[in-house]
Amino acid sequence: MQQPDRWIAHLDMDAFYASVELLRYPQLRGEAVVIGGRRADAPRQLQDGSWRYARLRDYTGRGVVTTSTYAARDLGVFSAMGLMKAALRAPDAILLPADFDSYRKYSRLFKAAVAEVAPVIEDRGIDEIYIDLTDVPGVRDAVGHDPLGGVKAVAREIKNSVGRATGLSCSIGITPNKLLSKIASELDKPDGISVLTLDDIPPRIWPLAVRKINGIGPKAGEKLVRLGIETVGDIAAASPAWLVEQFGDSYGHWLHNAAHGRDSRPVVTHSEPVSISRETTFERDLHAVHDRALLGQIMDELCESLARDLARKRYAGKTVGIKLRFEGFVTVTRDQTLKAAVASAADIRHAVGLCLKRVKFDKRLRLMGVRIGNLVHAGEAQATAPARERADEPERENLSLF
Ligand code: TTP
Ligand code: MG
Ligand code: MG
Repeated sequence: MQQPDRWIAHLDMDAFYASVELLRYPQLRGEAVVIGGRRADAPRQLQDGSWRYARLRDYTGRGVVTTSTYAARDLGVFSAMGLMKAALRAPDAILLPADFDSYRKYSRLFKAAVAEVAPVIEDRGIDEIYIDLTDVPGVRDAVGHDPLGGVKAVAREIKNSVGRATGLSCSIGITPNKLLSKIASELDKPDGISVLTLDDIPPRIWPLAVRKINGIGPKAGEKLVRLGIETVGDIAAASPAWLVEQFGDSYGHWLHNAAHGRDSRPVVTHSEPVSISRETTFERDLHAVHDRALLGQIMDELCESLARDLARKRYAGKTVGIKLRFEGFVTVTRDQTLKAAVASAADIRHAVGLCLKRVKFDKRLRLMGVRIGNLVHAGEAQATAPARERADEPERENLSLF
């Protein structure tokens, strides 16, 4: 067997939020457990030391299932299902509230544990990452008669490292690219390892439903099915010209390549933030004229906080935007792109003034936020003159409502 140019892994934690809760309540292991309750649904320990749990059948409200244990999935309860609908399927399932702080903590822990084995990691959210294994020592070695022995050993090492650091299990797909690995990590969930080469595409990938490809969403998926295309293999068998006719040039070609398992995207090890923002909700709704001084002061503080965030992260930004929410939940945003990147509170406040001028204030305000985007590293920004000298904008005093 010829080794591929790259070995890329996709790792996804198993029933992540639910599994973190089971670390706290190990007595619930193996039970149907659903995450998605309110704080009042938290388990209570009784005087005799036993625990009392909320059950799905007692739930009323409009909440949805955030995730569920595999035992609950066996009963037909999945993420995004209404809790009351889930209760019809699994009335005895235990309901727990979400605790995002601990999910974030375990997210950091599992990523650090992977980095000890393989450091080239792309963060894809709270419970998943891509890992470039191409340069991990031993990954291309055969073990006995198994030409994939090396890559499987690295996968086991990563899983062991995650398990030791967190007590949690994960599933890993390893293939020559991100597109295939994302599919492969689901093939043997939970606690699985799936290694696929390009030779495995026809038997393992082509029978799958088109929606298994990350990038075929509900709309494209429905259209494909309407056209009689149900599996990835059906896409692979369609002519590129026909796909382009149906889906346009760029998406049509992408579908063709995806169905043949082609994807050259690199593993991107650090992502830059798109924008940084600060916002605040008021204790009472504020009036643009009567509360003008207070609003001005709150906006000054938001700009100062944002400037501190920028300084800490060493960014400057060219686009400053505001978000205002009025009574009745009407939200308005405005932004202003400047001639040069800014980072100081005064420059941000000045741009905010320009944005505010374009808003009609006929209702009371409930929330105010400020955002800076189009970010550049601070070093690059310093090379240019201060924004206010360059921009041909009138002075701020004449402009802003507050
Ligand atoms: P997933 O990885 O999609 O699901 P999972 O980890 O719970 O289960 P699996 O074993 O199939 O990977 O999502 C990770 C976490 O993100 C999940 O534990 C809860 C959260 N989540 C939501 O909040 N809403 C959703 O609709 C989904 C799908 C997940
Ligand atoms: Mg998961
Ligand atoms: Mg996930």
